[in-house]
Amino acid sequence: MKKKITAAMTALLMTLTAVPFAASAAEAAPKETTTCEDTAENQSCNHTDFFIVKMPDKTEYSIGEELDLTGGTAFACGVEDDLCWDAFEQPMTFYKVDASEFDNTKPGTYTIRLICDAKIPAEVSFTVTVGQKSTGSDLLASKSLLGDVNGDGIVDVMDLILLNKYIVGSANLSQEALAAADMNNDGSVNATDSLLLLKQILA
Ligand SMILES: [Ca+2]
Ligand SMILES: [Ca+2]
Repeated sequence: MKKKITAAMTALLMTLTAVPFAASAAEAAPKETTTCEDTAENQSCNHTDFFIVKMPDKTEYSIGEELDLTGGTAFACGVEDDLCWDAFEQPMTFYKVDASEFDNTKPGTYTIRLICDAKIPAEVSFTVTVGQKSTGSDLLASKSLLGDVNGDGIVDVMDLILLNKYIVGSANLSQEALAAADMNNDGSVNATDSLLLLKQILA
């Protein structure tokens, strides 16, 4: 249960937007060489050191999807001992995950709170989003022209070239471009779409 905070984890933490409730971001951001254990030894360890090290793998949800915090890691240093807990994976008696705001029936941004209600209460939070379920047809509906892979408003051989480049891995396509390129609307862009686009151009 005792864990070291590595420099890599610290760097990752610095990129997160979660701001601890009980301390300013500057105070809460661990120094690169700091471990929970070290701060405890320095008698500076308290629950202002409660922070999210790694966000859960999944933070974007479709309507109806259940909350899944797998992959998330948060550490807290105890006031009276030097243990660090992973509040995501091993919630202790006084570490709680408050996901009451999460509503998978409505699109929106929801705050998930990790709460420590020990002697010094502390809280860290992060947000997850629930969006409209994205289907191929939704993507197509938002796209004005099927086959216009490069988005210049016309369907021509340039789109076919770009699509073929994507298929062989020599070009990247945006979500919009992928929707335009998915000629048969089966959710993937492959040689079938290339043929269909070719037929459309020759028609
Ligand atoms: Ca085009
Ligand atoms: Ca397709």
